[in-house]
Amino acid sequence: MGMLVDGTWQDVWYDTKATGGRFERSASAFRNWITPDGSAGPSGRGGFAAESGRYHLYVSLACPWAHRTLIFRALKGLEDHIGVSVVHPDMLDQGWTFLTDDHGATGDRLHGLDYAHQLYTRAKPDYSGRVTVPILWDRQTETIVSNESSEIIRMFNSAFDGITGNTDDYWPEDLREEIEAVNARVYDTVNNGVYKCGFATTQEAYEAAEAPLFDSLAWLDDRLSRNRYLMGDRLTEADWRLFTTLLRFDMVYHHHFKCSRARIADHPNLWAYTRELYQRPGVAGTVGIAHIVRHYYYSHQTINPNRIVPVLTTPDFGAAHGRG
Ligand SMILES: N[C@@H](CCC(=O)N[C@@H](CS)C(=O)NCC(=O)O)C(=O)O
Repeated sequence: MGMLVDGTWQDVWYDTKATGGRFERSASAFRNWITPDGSAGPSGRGGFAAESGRYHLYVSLACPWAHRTLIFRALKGLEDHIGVSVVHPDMLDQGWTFLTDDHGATGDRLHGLDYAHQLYTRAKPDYSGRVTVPILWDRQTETIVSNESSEIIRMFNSAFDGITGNTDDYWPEDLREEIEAVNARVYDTVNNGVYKCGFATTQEAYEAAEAPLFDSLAWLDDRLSRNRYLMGDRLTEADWRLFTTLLRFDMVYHHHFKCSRARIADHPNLWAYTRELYQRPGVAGTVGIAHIVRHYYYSHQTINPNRIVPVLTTPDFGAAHGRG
C-alpha cells in the first residue's frame, strides 16, 4: 500500500489523522472519455476515439470498482475489442503488482511492467496521488484515458456501439435523474460506506458510517420487494454499481470491515437480487472469488495484522433466485 509523490513511490497507509479517524476517498485523476468520434467527453480532453484493439483495461478481480468495468465489458460484448490485464490479489508495499504466481493474475500483458504505479508514471512522470484500479489505457498515445470506474462504465455503455452493434442501454436518458439520485446514496453509504466502516480508525467514525450503511440496505431491500430492479423493470447501471458491493459483502465486508449487524443473506430481496444479477449472461465469468477473499484479508495489514485469511463458505450465488 502506498502512493506516488512527484512520480516517486512511497509506502504509506491512508492518513486518517487529519479527518478524525474517517476514511476519505480521493478523487480520480485521469478523467478523459472514449467517444465514438474522439470528440471530448464531459471532462478531460478529446482524442480518444472508439477503436477495436486500441484500449486496454487493468483490473483487480478483488476490487468492486474495477469489477463494474469488467461487467460492462462483458455485457456490451467488448471482450474482443478491449484487452484486460489482471493484477495480483496481494496489494502490499509496492501497491498493485503484476506478479503472476497466483491463479488468474495475468501480469502486464502490454508492457511487462512489475507494478501498476509504473503505468501511472509512464502516463504522467510527475504524478502525485493514489495508484488505483481500474485503469483504462490507450495503446496509441501511451497514456491513461481514465481511472474512474463510474465514467468508464458509461463509455463502455455506448461509445463502442457502432463497432459491436450492441445497443443495450444501462444509462437510459429518461431515467438518468433517478439513477443519479440512487447512485449518490448507494455510493456514499454502501459502495464507499463499507470502506468507511472498515478503514475507520476511531469508534465514532466507524459508527457514523455503520448506521447509514444498514439504513440503506433496509431501504434497498424494501425497494427490491416491490421492483425487480432499482429502476423498476429496467436493469440499469445503478444495479451493476450496487451488485459488486453486495457480492463481496458476506464474504469480506461483514467480517473484515465490521459490517456485522447483518448479512446480505439476511435481507431476502437483496439476496435474491444479488443471485439474479450474478446469473445474468456473462456476469459469473467476471467474478473472481479467490482474489476477493485473498486480497482484502491479506493486504490490509492494519486491519488484520497476522494476515490470516479465514476459511469461508461461499454464498451459493447460483441458487435459484425466484425473481421475475
Ligand atoms: N474512484 C475510483 C476508486 C478506485 C479504487 O479505489 N480502487 C481501489 C481498489 S478496490 C484501489 O486501487 N486502491 C488502491 C489505493 O487506494 O492505494 C473508481 O471508482 O474507479
